[in-house]
Order: sequence, then structure tokens, then C-alpha cells
Amino acid sequence: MHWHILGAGAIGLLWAAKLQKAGHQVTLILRTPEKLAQYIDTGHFQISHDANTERFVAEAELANSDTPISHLLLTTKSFAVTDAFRSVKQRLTENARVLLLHNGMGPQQQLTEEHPQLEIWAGSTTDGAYFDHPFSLIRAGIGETHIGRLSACGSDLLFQELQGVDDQLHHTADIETVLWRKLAINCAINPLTALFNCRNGELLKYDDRRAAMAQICKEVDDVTRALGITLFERKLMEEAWDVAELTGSNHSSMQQDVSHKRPTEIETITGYLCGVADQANIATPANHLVLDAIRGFDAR
Ligand code: KPL
Repeated sequence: MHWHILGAGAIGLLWAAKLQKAGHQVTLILRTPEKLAQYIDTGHFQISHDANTERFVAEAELANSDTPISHLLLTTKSFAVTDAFRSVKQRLTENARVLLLHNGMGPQQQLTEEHPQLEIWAGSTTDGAYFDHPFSLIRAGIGETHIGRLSACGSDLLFQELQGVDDQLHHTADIETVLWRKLAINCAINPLTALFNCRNGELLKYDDRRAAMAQICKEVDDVTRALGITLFERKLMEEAWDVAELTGSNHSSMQQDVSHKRPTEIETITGYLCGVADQANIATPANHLVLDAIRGFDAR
């Protein structure tokens, strides 16, 4: 299959490598002529893991190229998804498949509603990598990826066609619940680590941070229970505690965005939760508080 990857960040390049290794053709769609020139100049991208570095040579182009797209993997930041999709929409073939792999919720549901004729998949991943140089990634850890079809149209064949791409890739018939689980964990950890400017594990070390986390988790539990979504078998706070402990030395993505003065994904994480809660008339004051505080950073 020929995959076009829109969003050449860490997850995009990680997937470009996985797809290429499994025999798929890969084209990177880069954001600006400068980025494309930089890639052409480098001639490849590379991924280092432990002592090994692998190089990959993939085609690259801009969104305004005119070759048709049959398989689109979209891995931009969640706030950029809608515009990124729009920039290539006219290139999609009639039976195109779109796989959205980004944090948060909202864009997946919006695109699926707006394009009922498209086969749209969404995924959630715990895979991790970061850049040490442009087009050079360090693989931080091997995580799992769950994908499932969101659109009514299409079939589940895509998952079979992705066999061999990643042995930690799983199919789910209920991707909405998978996305909610990731969203819930992100609501519990990301805004607080950004506000306290701390590592994930440092949320657990102080009474006030633990209390804030517990209140946020309780509200998320209230919302999901009201929607009939089973998040975890135990309370979200217990699950989030384990994730914060396991990823204790990590800086969350939102903490990194705030400390580098980049826009955050708050609107598709806590913003999505609060939007759903407000519509259902469920009070989420602690989540609203952190939403407003992070919005303050974003506005700056
Ligand atoms: O997904 C994450 C993120 O940083 O966005 C967590 C689970 C909080 C790990 O850092």
C-alpha cells in the first residue's frame, strides 16, 4: 500500500519507518517548503534505539502536490488536525482510508461526521520517541497502539493489511472507549504537570497535587459514568496514579509544550471533557479551573 503521512513529528516518522520496513510505500507530506528543502538536503530520516541507528529514505512532498492519496496517516498535533486534513482533502481517492493518530478527542469525531463517505480510523498509542536533531529520532520506549474504525462505512480489512507493521498493534471494535481511556489519563496528568511544572511522578509527592489530581479524576469518572462509558475496572485516580508512577521521570507532552512556549493540546483533552460535561449538565469545576489556567498559557 502507498501511505501518505501528514505530520512528520515523532509518531509520524516512527510510523513511516514501521510501514516502510513492512514493505509499504511511504510519502511524507511536509508542512513548509523550508522543511521540505531541509529534508531533501538531509536525504533521509533516522531512528536510534539503544546502540542501533537505522536510516530510512522516503519520498517527501508538500500538501499541494497533486498525486492521489489512497491511505492517509495523520499524526499532527490535535489542534492542527482539521486544517491539515483540509489541506489534502481534494487529493483523497474515492475509497481512501484515513487513520488519525493523535492525542485528545474531538477532531476524530468531527471529521467522521463531516465526511460520512470516508473510511476513517482512529488510534491511540503509548509509543514514544523524541528528536535529537531534525529528522533524527531517539526511540524512548516501545509502546502499544490500538486502532479501530470510527466511520460506519468501510470494513475492518485495513487492520489485516497492516499485519507485520508493528507487533504491538492491536485492533479494537470500540475505539471510542480506547480514546476516552487515553483522554482520561491525559486529563489527570497533563494539565497538572504543566501547571506545577513538574515530571509526571512529582504529582504524587505532594498533598495539594494529589488532591487536585483526585478531584479531576472524580469529575472525569462522573462524566464517563453518566455517558455509560466504562473507563477502567477501578477508579480513574488509581489507574492514573500507576501511569504517573510508571512514567515518573517523563515530562508530559503538555508540560513540554508549556515550557517551550508552544501551543498545547488542552482544547482536545480537558476542553473536550468539559464540553461534554457542560452539555450533560455535569459539574466539572476542577477541570474547568485547569482548562482556564492552561488557556492562559496558550494565550500568552
Ligand atoms: O500521554 C502522556 C503525555 O505526556 O501526553 C502521558 C500518559 C501523561 C505520559 O507522559
